[in-house]
Amino acid sequence: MQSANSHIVLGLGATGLSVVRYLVSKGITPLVMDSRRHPPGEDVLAKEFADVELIAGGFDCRYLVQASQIIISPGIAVDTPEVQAARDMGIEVIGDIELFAREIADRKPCVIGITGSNGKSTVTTLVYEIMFASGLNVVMGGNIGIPALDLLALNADYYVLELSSFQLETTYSLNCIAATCLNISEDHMDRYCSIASYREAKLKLYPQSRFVMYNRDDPLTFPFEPMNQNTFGLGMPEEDDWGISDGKIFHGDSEIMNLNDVSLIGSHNHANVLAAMALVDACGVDKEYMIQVASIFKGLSHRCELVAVVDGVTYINDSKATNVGATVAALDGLNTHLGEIFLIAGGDGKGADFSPLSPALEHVAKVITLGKDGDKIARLKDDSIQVATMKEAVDTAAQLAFSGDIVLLSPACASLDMYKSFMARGDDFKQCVEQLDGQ
Ligand code: UMA
Ligand code: ADP
Repeated sequence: MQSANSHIVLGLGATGLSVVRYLVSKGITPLVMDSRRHPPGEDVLAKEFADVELIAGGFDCRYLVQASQIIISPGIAVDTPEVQAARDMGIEVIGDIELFAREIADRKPCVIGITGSNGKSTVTTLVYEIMFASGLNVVMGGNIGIPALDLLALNADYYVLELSSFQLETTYSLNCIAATCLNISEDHMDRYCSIASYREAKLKLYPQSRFVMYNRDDPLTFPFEPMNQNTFGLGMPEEDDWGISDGKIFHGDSEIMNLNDVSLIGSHNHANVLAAMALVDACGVDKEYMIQVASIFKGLSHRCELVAVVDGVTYINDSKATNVGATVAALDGLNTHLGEIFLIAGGDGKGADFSPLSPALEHVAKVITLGKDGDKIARLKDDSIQVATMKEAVDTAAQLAFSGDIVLLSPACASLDMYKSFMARGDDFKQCVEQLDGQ
């Protein structure tokens, strides 16, 4: 048996590697474990950190119970029996975001934290873009892009962090300037026993922020109890809060911008712009930069992204819709459109209840499903068509749709049953649409 390491890193994906990098920079040599036989970071670890040992293919309790601290990756559940055994012995289990928080604890608050079931990446990017446009030295990362600990090397003044419920489960002392939970709808039900425990993980962010923004239209985002912090509701304008009314964005009484001038489309995206404005306002950013960015930011790829118009039919890639709430938002957003909507959905449902999709499907002409849980979605709508591949799905939709109609890929499911990522799924959709163009 090897000698005991004081720090154990659980998981060797993007997070695990960032934690190893951080600990080694502090002169600590951790032991790494991953339940996968060949974790993705294996080669980089061997090349860049030859002294750091990896135990792959399982978690070895003998070492876990001797550690002083375990840093767990978001993809591993905290109640994994081996981890639970160590916790029961009083060993501290934290995540990478908590390590990050402790590293910046002596600085004045410099983090803007964004969580929620949907819209996190869009709002994180908007906040970053607005702060950057205003001349601040800002970086973004976390659940999107660069892991939080790797951001430290960039020596920024401000950090905009997208935070998942998994990350928040093991975060206790982030000390944000401003934070929001945008919305809460069912997601990751393969990791949580109920929406209540999922919500509990997300709302852990609030007590760790000076300013808290919740969503007035979504009671699940309301703080559990009255808070000492400055708490603001987003939605209908009230008092000093940020809100939308009569097609305009308001801050209290003052009109900020007409929604017609906002580049992003759909009411869910208007809510995202509002949240971003409220967050940067709490950081003292001038309104001029909010308006400037909101009028040009067209959105991220794979989120209601216009792919092409072929024979008058519009093809939209919303592959990032990995839960029911996101697909409902996309369908509601497109509901004002005059033509028919053909929806391509399905994949890995992560244990979700798909029934909240039913009302939104009433406005869909045909549902075409694929993937592991496609049949569960197909059952919600008469005459749905089940197919095996994206190509079949796109070809089928193209045969049924007429000029003026929309073909929307918005799966309401994760992609991992068929693809490496939601990006790969969206790219496949785009390629199938391109092939139509050439036919
Ligand atoms: N895994 C094992 N055994 C292990 C460790 C991981 O089977 O010992 C599996 C997990 O179940 C998971 C996968 O490996 O399916 C990846 O887990 P990880 O913790 O190693 O993931 P990282 O590569 O570190 O990526 C994580 C986030 N992934 C997850 O939370 C699942 C990334 O978010 C994030 O960008 C990255 O850290 C940097 O912060 C991705 C994501 O899908 C985009 N997040 C979920 C979401 O947005 O819905 C929460
Ligand atoms: P996240 O990072 O939380 O997954 P994204 O900004 O990447 O959020 O968007 C993911 C999906 O959710 C997309 O399909 C998008 O159309 C949808 N979406 C974006 N913002 C919202 C919102 N405020 N409410 C509901 N759905 C949204």
